[in-house]
Amino acid sequence: MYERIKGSLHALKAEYDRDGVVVVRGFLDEAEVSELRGRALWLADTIISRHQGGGKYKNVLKSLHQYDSYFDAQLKSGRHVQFLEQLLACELEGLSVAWFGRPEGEPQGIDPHVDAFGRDGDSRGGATIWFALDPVNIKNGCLHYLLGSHREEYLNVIPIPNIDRESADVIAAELEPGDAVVHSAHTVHWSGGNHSGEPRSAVSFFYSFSNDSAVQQVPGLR
Ligand SMILES: O=C(O)CCC(=O)C(=O)O
Repeated sequence: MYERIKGSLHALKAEYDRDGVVVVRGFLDEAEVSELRGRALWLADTIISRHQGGGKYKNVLKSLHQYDSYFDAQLKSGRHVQFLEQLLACELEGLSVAWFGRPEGEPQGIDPHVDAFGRDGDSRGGATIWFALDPVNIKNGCLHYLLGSHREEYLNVIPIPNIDRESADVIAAELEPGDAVVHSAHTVHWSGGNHSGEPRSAVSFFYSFSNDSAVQQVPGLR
């Protein structure tokens, strides 16, 4: 399966460079989805029920790698790291892992934003890989992307003002469990509420370009 993905790396890279986002079908197999889902759900339930999850978004839990060595190992050397480094043609530094639960009936999505990782990460740039752990569609709150937005400058605020969510350049990333979507840290994206009877769960891994590779990434991709 992974051989198939490696075989299409060239086409995936062209799409990623052009759009600032690319969908990779069937990245994880069933056993990998089950392990990622089980561990993330357990950790999120445990921490959120202890009210340590806390922030503006219920059912979002950041820094999973600080709680669990499995997530730390995945962040540093999961199978996706080598793939991302080939896709982006540079070395990456793992920043964080987050759980993005969107239970059935949860009305709140996440407004348009970029994954700017603070001042240092911002200048270096980076990428995020988002793994679908359930079938994900428009009804249960899939991610939407503004294609090509990685080439523009946007404020690091949520919501970024004046984003036309109906633009012809917007895509909805409808995915199956095990599919992944990779986006540039500078690509504008958002997600919807869950207006279905099915949960929408995902785990994201966030990366910045390592110091050494930042210079070669600046032209064209910022
Ligand atoms: O899962 C979501 O709703 C948002 C995820 C996101 O913004 C990200 O992974 O960068």
